[in-house]
Amino acid sequence: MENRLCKLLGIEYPVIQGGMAWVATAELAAAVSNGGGLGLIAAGGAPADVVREQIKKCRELTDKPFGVNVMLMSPFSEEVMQVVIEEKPAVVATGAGNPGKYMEALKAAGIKVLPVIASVAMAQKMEKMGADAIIAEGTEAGGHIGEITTMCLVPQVVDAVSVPVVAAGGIADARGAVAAFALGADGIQVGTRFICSDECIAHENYKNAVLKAKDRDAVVTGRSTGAPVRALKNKLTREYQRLEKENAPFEEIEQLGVGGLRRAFAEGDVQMGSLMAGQSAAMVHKIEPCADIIRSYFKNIDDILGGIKTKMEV
Ligand code: TUI
Repeated sequence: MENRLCKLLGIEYPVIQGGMAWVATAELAAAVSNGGGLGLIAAGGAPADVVREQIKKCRELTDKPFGVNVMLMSPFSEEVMQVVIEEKPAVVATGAGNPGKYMEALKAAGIKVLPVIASVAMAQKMEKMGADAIIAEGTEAGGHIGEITTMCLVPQVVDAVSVPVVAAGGIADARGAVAAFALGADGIQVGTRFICSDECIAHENYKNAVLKAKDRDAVVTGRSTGAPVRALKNKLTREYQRLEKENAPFEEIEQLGVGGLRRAFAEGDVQMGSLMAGQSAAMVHKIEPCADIIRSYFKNIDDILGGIKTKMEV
């Protein structure tokens, strides 16, 4: 465990699983942690008692450290935070907002806090407030996204903070991992590829949609409402884009997305479900165990680095 992120989190591989609502259940989180990475239960929009059950279930499935991703736009985020502070998972990652008001209580409970951010200013703010590491998520990621690419965001965040930085968004294989570490990251966050794992309980239609995705299939909707979301192109995203183009009322656009995640992940509705996924979906080719996915990011590193050296020796 030479890597400082591994040391901080007590893990074997510097891989954090993305906090994907409905997808990142106790089963997935435990499988990632058992495979040597850091698994996260995604609280998403779930009520606090569901999150507590998931934490308890994860404890039954693994002795390794795991975390909870708290989505701060959730109407239940306050109660979820209280449950998390009581249950004390090793890590809390946050998304879609500023976790500042919870920082003191989380730290007092001995929980490591890793905010997901999409800008340099937010990374600096989070470091000042006591974040243990920063997850810098580029716009290639799935779900709710920022504007800056991983390629541009990660080195700027690395230069702006001293805590470990985890690169997120678009990292689908060992080449992506090497690129992330070249940009100065201490670790990687992987979301989309874990959807296509044996242990992920998402509907098989959803997994198949990721496997079939091509380079331009992970599209963004919701820019006009201020909450851009990347998901696989389908009837729902086309409807969304049509309403946005027509400047339809905010409520009408919002209504379209209600229940979209459940339709996709639980019911396998690939037409009207919200198939959140990152641009890396096009690079996911098979369903395999989480442990194999984690290891794949660290295979043939010498060949990749050798190739780089050859090309760059001018
Ligand atoms: O949070 C995510 N990805 C998500 S959340 C989610 S659930 C959802 N469902 C429907 C509509 C919208 C969301 C699905 N995917 N990623 C982490 C992330 N956080 N990306 C960007 C941010 C972020 C944005 C603004 C972090 C901080 C922030 O700060 C705003 C502020 O308060 O200044």
